[in-house]
Amino acid sequence: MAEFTKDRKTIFSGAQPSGNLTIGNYLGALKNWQLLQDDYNCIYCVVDMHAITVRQTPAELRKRSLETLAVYMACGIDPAKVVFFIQSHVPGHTQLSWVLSCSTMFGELSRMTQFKDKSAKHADNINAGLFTYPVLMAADILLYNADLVPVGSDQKQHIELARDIAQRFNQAYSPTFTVPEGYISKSSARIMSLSDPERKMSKSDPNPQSFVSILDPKDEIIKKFKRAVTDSESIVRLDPNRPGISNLINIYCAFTSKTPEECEKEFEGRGYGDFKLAVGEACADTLTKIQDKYNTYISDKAQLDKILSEGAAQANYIANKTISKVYRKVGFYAKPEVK
Ligand code: AQP
Repeated sequence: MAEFTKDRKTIFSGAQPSGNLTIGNYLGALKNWQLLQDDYNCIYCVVDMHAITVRQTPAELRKRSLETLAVYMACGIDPAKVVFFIQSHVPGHTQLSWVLSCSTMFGELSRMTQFKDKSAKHADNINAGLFTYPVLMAADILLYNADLVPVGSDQKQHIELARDIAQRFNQAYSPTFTVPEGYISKSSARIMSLSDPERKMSKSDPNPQSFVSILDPKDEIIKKFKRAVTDSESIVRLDPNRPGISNLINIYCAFTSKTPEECEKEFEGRGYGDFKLAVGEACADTLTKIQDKYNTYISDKAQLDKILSEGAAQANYIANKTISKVYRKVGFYAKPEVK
């Protein structure tokens, strides 16, 4: 069980079990979560309540919630160092979300690009949850007074809103919440789709060629990179006007810890075919190690349940303290203790 100390800053982050986590989720978030676990009090969540803003198959959502935890652990995130839990196991998230929604403006939520993107993608289901998603996300973060939130750059706007909400509440009711900072790693902040490099790689993309899942088998990974959309130039060089090859260079560098200059030199005079194979190999090297660990963790459901149960107890303890404070500050009458 993780032991938190007062001298360390707190980190909160989470991923939605809305599909199999991709290398975008890994490079943009999970890899950083692992790096930060020794220096911060880390709280990492499986945000299942966010996932239902888009229609999910209930049995799959249930299964993927546990699988997501096993993936976190396989990526080297250690339950002895961090608190892991499933969002729906801690009622404080929705309790705080309601209070915060009364400090969030309709206009602010209307400007969120993720809402616009997801409304366009799911035009038959533009539900209120999709619209208020950023308020629940602010509650996730503020509930634990997180100092830092490691995310991909797609979440930057939501973090800024969480900061605005925290500041607004603090001003209205006296200092209550820590104003969080986003922690966004530069090179892998935004991994793009392999089939349309103008768009972010997403686990719920209906085209499986567009993403590489952390659990994809090696031959599948190699095939996906081989088919990745690039251009007709055949020169391996970072170039904002050639998003396909630039994305592959970023992925290669993230998996090999090389710089783009080193990568460009290595593949000078060689075609895209060679390079795409090397990207696939580098990615598969890391992912097969993760997959071996994943297979061990997922086969021990009792152990995963124990981790979730202990994590939820720790998270609820912190969350309940915040909720009592917030309820008192906004003027809710305290629940009488009648014996
Ligand atoms: N393509 C990406 N590049 C870098 N970081 C990314 N993240 C997601 N996609 C990329 C980061 O992963 C963390 C968890 O994301 P999430 O599951 O909470 O939701 P998301 O950002 O909406 O991710 P997806 O894969 O695109 O999910 P779906 O398809 O369900 O919408 C976040 O820190 C995110 O920044």
